[in-house]
Amino acid sequence: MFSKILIANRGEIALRVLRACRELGIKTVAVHSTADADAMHVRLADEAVCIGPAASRDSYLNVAAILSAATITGAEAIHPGYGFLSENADFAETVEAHGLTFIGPTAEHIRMMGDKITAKTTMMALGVPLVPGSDGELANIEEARIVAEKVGYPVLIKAAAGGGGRGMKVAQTAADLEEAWSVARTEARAAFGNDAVYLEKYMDKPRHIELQILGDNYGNVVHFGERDCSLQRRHQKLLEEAGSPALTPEERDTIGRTAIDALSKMGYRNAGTLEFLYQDGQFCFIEMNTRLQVEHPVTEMVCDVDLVREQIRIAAGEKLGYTQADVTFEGHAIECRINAEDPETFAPCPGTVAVYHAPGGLGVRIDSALYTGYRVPPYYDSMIAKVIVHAPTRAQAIARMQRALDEFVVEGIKTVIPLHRRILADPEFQKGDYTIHWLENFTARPH
Ligand code: MV4
Repeated sequence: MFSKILIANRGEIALRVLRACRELGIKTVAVHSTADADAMHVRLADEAVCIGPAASRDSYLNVAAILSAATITGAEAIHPGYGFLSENADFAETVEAHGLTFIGPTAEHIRMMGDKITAKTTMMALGVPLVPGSDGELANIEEARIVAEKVGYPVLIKAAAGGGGRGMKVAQTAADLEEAWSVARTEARAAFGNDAVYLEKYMDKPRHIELQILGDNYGNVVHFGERDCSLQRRHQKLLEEAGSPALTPEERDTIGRTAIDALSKMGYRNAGTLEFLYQDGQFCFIEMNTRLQVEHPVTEMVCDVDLVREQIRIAAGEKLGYTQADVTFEGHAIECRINAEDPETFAPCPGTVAVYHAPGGLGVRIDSALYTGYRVPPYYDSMIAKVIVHAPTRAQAIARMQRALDEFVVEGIKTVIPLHRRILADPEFQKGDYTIHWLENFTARPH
């Protein structure tokens, strides 16, 4: 096991990793920008190193500064958290080349899944169901036409280097295809320096369901069930649940077996998430995330697992030590992301937290680096807290979340708590009757 880990991140996820390290008896090194000198992760770590100015590219993305901090403090491993360098294959490679351990998958697997075409062809070969579409990259517009006619309109042109909603264009009919093709390619070239595109049938009312997996270095892979992440706005998730209100235990079991089979054949190690669009009882793989995700706590609550502890144990060369039969699912969990934003316009609202009081009680978990007097800096993501609840049933989890949000006091800055209250009180949400489009319609409704 490692004796010291550097955490290459900030905010709540830096605390989340720090907490797992503490429980494993591992010393922690925080890194921070000048804007984060007063941040909670800096206060709680055993050591802290300033790695640069406020702008992320000069600090949290500054590979040379992070590696120097690891070297001078004698850290043996680096946990990247999510965002920043977490899915940067070159970073993972550089960390390992310096004799340190990257807590995550291999650089090859990160690179493979970063290219959405390679990700899809890999998964298809391993028996994972996909959205109907092109067999890899489209060579030209003529091929796009042929595939589109075969799968039927509407279709989507997607960038190989895209993901998370960037570089996607819909063609409703054959008349739109050429325009979608050239706009997608131009945008992809400008944004990613790679204009490779592929085509998929457009699914009109899917849910976004993702499957959490862990693999060790010895070919053991288990899954921890699904999360329903359909409640999002402009590709920013707002509320996540485990399990999905739409899935039966049998469906979870079937997609879980398929995923385990594929990832063990790949030799995938550490944490990963398979993203699916789910519609009319069908799972269609779209992308794989090779990092710990923001919403991992809902899985932790229903499976009673510490995913970060597992990531660290796996990176240290330990075996999983359990099989799929040992993974159980208890009750229901919901996460509300609390962003420092105007709940009507979603404009970011950085500023000083005048009063902070976190909720508590049975089945309530708060992952946050906030405190009274903390100044939310304007340079980074606006998420300031995650409220996670766990209860025996979904209805009880909703009631518990409503109660927790009633207790939550964050004064001095605007937050999206009022929006969460409205969602939780909505009859359609309460029935679990929603798709990826639900939240955008909901926020546009008069209230
Ligand atoms: C799709 C789709 C419909 N059909 N692919 C957007 C993010 C990227 N990860 C994939 N995305 C989508 N791909 C097909 N064939 C609709 C979306 C999509 C979406 C997916 C997941 C969560 C939210 C979304 C919001 C808009 C569009």
